[in-house]
Amino acid sequence: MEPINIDNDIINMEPPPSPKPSFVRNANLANMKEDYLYHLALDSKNHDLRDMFKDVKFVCFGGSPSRMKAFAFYMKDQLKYKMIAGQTLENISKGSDRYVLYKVGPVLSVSHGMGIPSLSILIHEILKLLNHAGCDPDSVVFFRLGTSGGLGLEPGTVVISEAAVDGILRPYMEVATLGMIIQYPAFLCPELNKELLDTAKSIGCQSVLGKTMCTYDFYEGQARLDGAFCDYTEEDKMNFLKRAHARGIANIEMESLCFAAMCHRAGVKSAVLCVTLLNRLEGDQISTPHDVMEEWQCRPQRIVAAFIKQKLGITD
Ligand code: R2B
Ligand code: URA
Repeated sequence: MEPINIDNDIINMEPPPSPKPSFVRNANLANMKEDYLYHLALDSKNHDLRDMFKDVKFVCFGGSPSRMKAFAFYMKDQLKYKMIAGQTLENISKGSDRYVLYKVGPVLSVSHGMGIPSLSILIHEILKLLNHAGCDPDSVVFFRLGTSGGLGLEPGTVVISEAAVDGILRPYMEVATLGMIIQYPAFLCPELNKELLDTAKSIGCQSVLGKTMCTYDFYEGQARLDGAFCDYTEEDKMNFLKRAHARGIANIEMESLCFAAMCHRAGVKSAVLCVTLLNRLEGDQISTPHDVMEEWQCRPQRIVAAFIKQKLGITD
């Protein structure tokens, strides 16, 4: 089989204009008496979603439940958020063991699992949640704080994604709906990215702007040689990764395409910040010591925390 040519110009497609911000665009929702956000274990009948979530301004997503729990506690300290004596932060979605959801004042910290299907379910439910809560889609910002494999970058560098592309470098997510393939553009917000880069610089966190390749698989989808199966050579792998790198791809992960596409569809401002755990031009295995990796994984969190504090006017 011939590989698809990735040296096309689709990667440089102009971002289409963002629609007017709206968390939901679905006429069916108006006819529903109740709405069960099944994977979050929340519903509009038994929970006062407006009372619980009306002040949300920042929604921070990350893959791992424990990392997003730790981020919630970190934000509690950073925002000097006062809890009532004897209380602590609780996982609001503990009735479901799919995702964790923590709230620290105007900040939500939520885990999305691995890959596009898991993230897509969560974003649908978070968008509906914010709509039920009556939040303003113009003033809420979404962040994905994640990990990735870098291309030609020193491991530990944070990549702020200027756009997400799929495994053949197309800047849109394809979804099969009613037997049709629908393409949703996956662009992120240049103004927000510029602010985040400045924030990163101000706290001394090594960051770059670049395109992010989002794949449906960690092994063959990311041109690894070390999966259970592999039908290509090291030379094939290196040719592909070097060509992707030459086309502006800075890192590879598994959710940015869906994140960018769904936020763009809602017109919600969003950014993707992923630390690189290795340089994929030098290898496939992630063998960095755990404590070093832990520190690297905090870097996107530190940038976003500093950004949020600045927006809320909180100084140390
Ligand atoms: C980064 O890391 C995970 C795979 O190890 C995946 O969720 C991603 O995007
Ligand atoms: N996450 C990925 O998806 N790929 C990597 O190489 C590292 C983390």
